[in-house]
Amino acid sequence: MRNPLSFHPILRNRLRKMKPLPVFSALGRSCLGLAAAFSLASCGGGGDASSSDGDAGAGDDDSGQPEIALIMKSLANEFFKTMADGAEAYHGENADQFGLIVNGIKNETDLAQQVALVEQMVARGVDAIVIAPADSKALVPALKRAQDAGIVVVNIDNKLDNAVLTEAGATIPFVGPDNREGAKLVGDELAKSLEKGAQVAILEGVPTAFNAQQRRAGFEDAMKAAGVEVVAVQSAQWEMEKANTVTAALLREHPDLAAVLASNDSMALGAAAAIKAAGKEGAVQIVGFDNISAVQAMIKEGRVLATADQHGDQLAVFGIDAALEILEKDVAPEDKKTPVDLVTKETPALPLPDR
Ligand code: ALL
Repeated sequence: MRNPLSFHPILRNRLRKMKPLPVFSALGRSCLGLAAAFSLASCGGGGDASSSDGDAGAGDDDSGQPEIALIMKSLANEFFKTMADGAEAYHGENADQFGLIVNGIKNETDLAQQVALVEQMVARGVDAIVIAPADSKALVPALKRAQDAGIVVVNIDNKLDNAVLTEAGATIPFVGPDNREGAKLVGDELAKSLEKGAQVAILEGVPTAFNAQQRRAGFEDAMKAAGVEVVAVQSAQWEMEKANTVTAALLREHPDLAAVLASNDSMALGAAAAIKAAGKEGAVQIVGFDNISAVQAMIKEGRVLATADQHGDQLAVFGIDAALEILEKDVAPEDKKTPVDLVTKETPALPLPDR
């Protein structure tokens, strides 16, 4: 498969010349380790050579390199650990080109903390923020303030709400997959092994996240096309434990349930535990989304039927590249679609081709 994202040749050449300058890489790693409670301000407190001037403006740091802040969601979710690792590896290869600060929040729904992280990055005067927003609406005002301070903002993973962006007068490019398409691939795969009229349930992510809505829609599209009945749609907030509780209740309410479609793999794991506890392993199929390692193993064992790989390790890298391109060439921000692939026992995920 061809990588749908291309780089401007100048940028590509520039990025090829690699010479490590690990200041921000190390900083990023320690921030990630301290995860939730510590945003950059506390992580960076130890002081490093490349600190900003503390203005709200987006100037380069002392090294003359642009400084990019990656702001993710729950670091308890392997998906974001993978994303952070990918971003740091990329930075390690291109450390003479940009500085990287890696941040995340503790809980999937900790919106206030994610807003606070944005504000800290603005106060630090980073050049760009690459963010996977935990909510598609609530983060917009803070990100608009960042833009007003001259910071380049790139939205990855979960798209911000178009109407709220327009209302706020903000244009923020989205770099990420088509989640509806990805979920449809997974749902179609499941449908192959379901009878017409079979009953299934959907576990939704955080309902105010656009990618959660899109995955639900993609699952529904697939079930409708197959004549399968969706008897329940319930949010488990992207979380394993909640998915376990919700699925246990669903199994009691719908004894004929043939499958659970989980909108991410954390919830697929929770559903799998509930199905096992109810003695229904094998009778109730499971699909997910993300291709985290625990689910890869379950797919191999035949305990999960399918998932989608949205190449989490590359997702932030795509966002960083988009930010660098905007900074470098002063181009108008553009949306970029990133790949999402079906993963089954027969078709494990392949790494993306070399950049
Ligand atoms: C979404 C990601 C992943 C993840 C979820 C949980 O934005 O795309 O599917 O599992 O967040 O935070």
